[in-house]
Amino acid sequence: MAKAAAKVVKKVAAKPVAKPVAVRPAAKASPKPVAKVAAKPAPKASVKAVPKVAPKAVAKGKPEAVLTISSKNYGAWALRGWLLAKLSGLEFTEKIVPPDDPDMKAEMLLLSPSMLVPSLMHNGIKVWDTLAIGEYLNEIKPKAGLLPADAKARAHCRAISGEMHSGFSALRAALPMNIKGKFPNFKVWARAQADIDHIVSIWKNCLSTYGGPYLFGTAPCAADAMYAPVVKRFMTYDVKLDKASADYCKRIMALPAMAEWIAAAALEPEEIDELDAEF
Ligand SMILES: N[C@@H](CCC(=O)N[C@@H](CS)C(=O)NCC(=O)O)C(=O)O
Repeated sequence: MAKAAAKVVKKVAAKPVAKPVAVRPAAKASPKPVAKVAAKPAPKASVKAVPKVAPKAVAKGKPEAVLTISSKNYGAWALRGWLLAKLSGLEFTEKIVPPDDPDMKAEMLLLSPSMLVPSLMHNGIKVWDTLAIGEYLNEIKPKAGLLPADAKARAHCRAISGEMHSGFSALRAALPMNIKGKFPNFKVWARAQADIDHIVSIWKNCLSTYGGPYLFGTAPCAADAMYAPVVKRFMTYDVKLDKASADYCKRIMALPAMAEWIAAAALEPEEIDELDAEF
């Protein structure tokens, strides 16, 4: 169902973002700032509504799972939830909804009581909020290794995932996810830089403690999914990184699932002039 152009959600001064949204069949699995914002006019992203499409039926006999997400270009939480689902190996269909579409409100409420995405429906069970989705996926797909097997590492993984979930507001606001965007030499202000520095220290600690190449060892896990949108932000905003962190970013960008998401984001027709920084 084609919808009119996406609405401008919220005006955010000097911030390079926008808010979008549609429905597409998910492919199969494989593995904000409170800081001052750039002095220059924020890079704009423009957008148009994406057609909504009914989710593709899942294969017969397979558990039915539907992951509701929003824009792939701007939806950092959606990316996290989607990557978690991919890494878990769950077969799912993705449903893309425009968060601002009043026609979708009632449906959204059924899918996600918080009215936020991602939200997962699996075998009649509804789970929303990214961390809860990650925990649920870990329960139903224990062999996927979303959380490390070792209790100490698992606690560490939960802790840094929790930090990502509740923190880094300066980074999120100043450098919002915008996959199609490219802002060379973007001016990063002090509070966002402090978030970046802390994230880099988290990464380096994990890489040296667990040996890499992913945060908790040889395979990507929940923490990598939680930090993946940050990796993409660092690329988008040309954030200067040390070699270990830059290499880690390359590894995340090379994940087939990341490539798949980015390719889909590039095809999003939406164009929004301004974006809610918390999107
Ligand atoms: N705490 C939530 C945050 C989810 C969130 O903010 N999602 C964004 C899209 S990525 C959203 O639904 N925004 C809708 C809106 O701003 O209207 C989570 O972890 O899932």
